[in-house]
Amino acid sequence: MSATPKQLEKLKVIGGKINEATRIVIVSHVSPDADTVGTALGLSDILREQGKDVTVLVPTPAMSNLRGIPGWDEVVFDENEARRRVGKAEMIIAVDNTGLTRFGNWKWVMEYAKDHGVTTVNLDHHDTNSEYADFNYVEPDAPAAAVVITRLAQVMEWNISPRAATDLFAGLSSDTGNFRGKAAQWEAFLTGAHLLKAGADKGTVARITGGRGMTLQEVRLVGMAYDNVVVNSDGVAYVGISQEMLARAGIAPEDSKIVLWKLNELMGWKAMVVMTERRRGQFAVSVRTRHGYSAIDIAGAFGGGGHYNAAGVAMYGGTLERNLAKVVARATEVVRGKAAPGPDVGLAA
Ligand SMILES: [Mn+2]
Repeated sequence: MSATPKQLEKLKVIGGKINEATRIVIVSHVSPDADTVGTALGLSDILREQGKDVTVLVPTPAMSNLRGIPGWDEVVFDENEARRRVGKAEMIIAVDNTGLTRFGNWKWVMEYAKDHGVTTVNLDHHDTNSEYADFNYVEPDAPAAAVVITRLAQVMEWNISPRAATDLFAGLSSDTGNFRGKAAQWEAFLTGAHLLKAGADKGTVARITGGRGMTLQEVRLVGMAYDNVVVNSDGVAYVGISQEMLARAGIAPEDSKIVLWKLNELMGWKAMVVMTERRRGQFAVSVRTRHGYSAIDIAGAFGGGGHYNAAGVAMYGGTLERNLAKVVARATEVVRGKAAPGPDVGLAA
């Protein structure tokens, strides 16, 4: 394991605090991916086995493939029910979440905790994490938040059930590009081996993380994206997914991530921008970079964040064309080297 003795000590302190709490609420990040949801549900199962009363909150909208993550049915979406559970909680744990702006429809949870003296814990692997909780454990070298949670269970000697192993394996697989991306370092495989030994179901995970075929609706949307994608002379690839395109394909905006996965196979780009019009005047932007170009430099210019090679931002107002042009202009500046370059150490998604 690559965590330092000092990090392990810190993790043990946090594990000790978790041991002291009984009613715990776990919150994942906005625009949830398999790492944040798998980590939340995996941790929930591990802690329930330790005798805890655990609630999981996932901000909406969420991609429909995440429903395949074991334990999805226990996620609380009703706000009144969430308020009741948070009102009784002794601890709030945020997973895979960089900062207070990333809680989406559950942003009141951290405010409530602060106002009422509820202990907050932040377990993450983004180097842009703002350490917003009472107890923060951020391990930027970890390939996925799932690795942090697996490590926590190991240092605390908490059992990882087959369900929790599958949940965590989903997160690990997703953040490492199915063990092929940049974050697929030795530690990803070591953690993966540990989770398989604990009973993780690879087949379930493959269906969640894109190791499956495409639905007819997805084929139609990807076809439109292939038709419309542009790669400019600076190596910036970009495409806008409009409400009309989504309607024609018959697909929900939160399920448009398939476009990003498929365009990732395109060769010859340095930065990629995929902008989806979720509703009129509301845009979800995904930024990916290769080589030594920073996705955070691109998304950060519009208030977004993420990892070195994979970042995102939500934009409000204006039109798809105009917003896309703005982000592409920024991406072009970054690949031309006008924006400050960063170290080439980033992780996928
Ligand atoms: Mn993650």
